[in-house]
Amino acid sequence: MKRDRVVGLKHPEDARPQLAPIGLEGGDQIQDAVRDLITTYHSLNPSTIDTLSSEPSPLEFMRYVSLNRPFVIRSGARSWPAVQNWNASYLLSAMHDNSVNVAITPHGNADSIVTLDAHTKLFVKPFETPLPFADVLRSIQQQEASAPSPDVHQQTQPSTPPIFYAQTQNDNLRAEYTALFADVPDSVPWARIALQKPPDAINFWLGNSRSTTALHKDPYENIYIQVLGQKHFTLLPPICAPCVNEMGVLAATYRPRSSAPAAGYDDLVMQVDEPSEYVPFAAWDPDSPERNGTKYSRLAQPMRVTLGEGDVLYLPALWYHKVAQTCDEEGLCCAVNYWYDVDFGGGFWSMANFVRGVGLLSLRDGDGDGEDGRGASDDAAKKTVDGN
Ligand SMILES: O=C(O)CCC(=O)C(=O)O
Repeated sequence: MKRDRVVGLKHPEDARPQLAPIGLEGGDQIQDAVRDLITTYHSLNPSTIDTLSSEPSPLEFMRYVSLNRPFVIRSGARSWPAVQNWNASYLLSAMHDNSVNVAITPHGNADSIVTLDAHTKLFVKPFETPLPFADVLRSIQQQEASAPSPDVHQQTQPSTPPIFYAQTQNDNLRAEYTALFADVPDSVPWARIALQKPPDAINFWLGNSRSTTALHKDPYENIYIQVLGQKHFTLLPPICAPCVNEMGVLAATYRPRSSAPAAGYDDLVMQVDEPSEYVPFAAWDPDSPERNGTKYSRLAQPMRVTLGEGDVLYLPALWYHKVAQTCDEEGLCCAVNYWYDVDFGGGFWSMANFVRGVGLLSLRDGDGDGEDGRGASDDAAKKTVDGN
């Protein structure tokens, strides 16, 4: 076959293919790629949360889902019967002494890391027990009244007695709180139409300012509605996975030291789970950024938003969130949220897992700059486990 003629080629070796430009700003190591990913994300996305003045159409909502970006609708649920009617006496008259599951912890620190000493930590879940709703509500109010309000950005607060938080995330509004379910829609219309599915779970949350939910992520599209009091969210996008210092932490659960009912819940111990399990969990707290970070933590740009009564937050799948709360004048903080299963198709899920995996791998490379806190001491209260 006759070869095409080339003109203008000064030396034949000029036509040898070269390495494609990587396009990284800072260097050619895997760490540079991770840094570049995080900084590029921040330069291409707003550092604040969009505020909508009214409900989005399903199409507008789908745009936020596909961008995996949050928004708030101020007063978006103002007309809901729950927002109009719920208060302590309404909740009591609807729920009476119905049995509800309550999470009990010594410091309001459910599902969080407890530091034992410089090298050891536990991932501790709350003690969960069924109690009459009226007792749970009264305890939450009394705890709130018994001590001054804590700093909302502290992860744990020293406190006695133990802290109650009604927060089973198991579709409880359609189960143990069914007496209240008529006061909220059974799905959020713009989310149901856009996502083409009903919610996987609708959850009821009742607590006080003593409880803080530690930084974590969920595989759900989350529509969160504040009903009483305020919730303070600190948010990080999934791209910040390399910043949060995820570790495999030995799992434990609080339980009363004594099984005698009269002993109450004043003396909770951390019981290591059997069989033993290591739970992947973020050790970095954006509200104490100097502790337990990775070499990437300083690149994170946490976004903060406070929800007031009737406000709606769309929290996209896999966003890290830490949540603190402030009570209303009756000593209550109450919310409802809708979890819609994430769509595992397309690129989002696999890309997010890839970023997390590469970030973790790059932290194992051994050229750490001493910021990753693995084994580093921190000031958190030292705890002891006595195995009793
Ligand atoms: O309200 C809270 O305390 C936590 C909320 C949360 O983690 C969620 O909605 O996924």
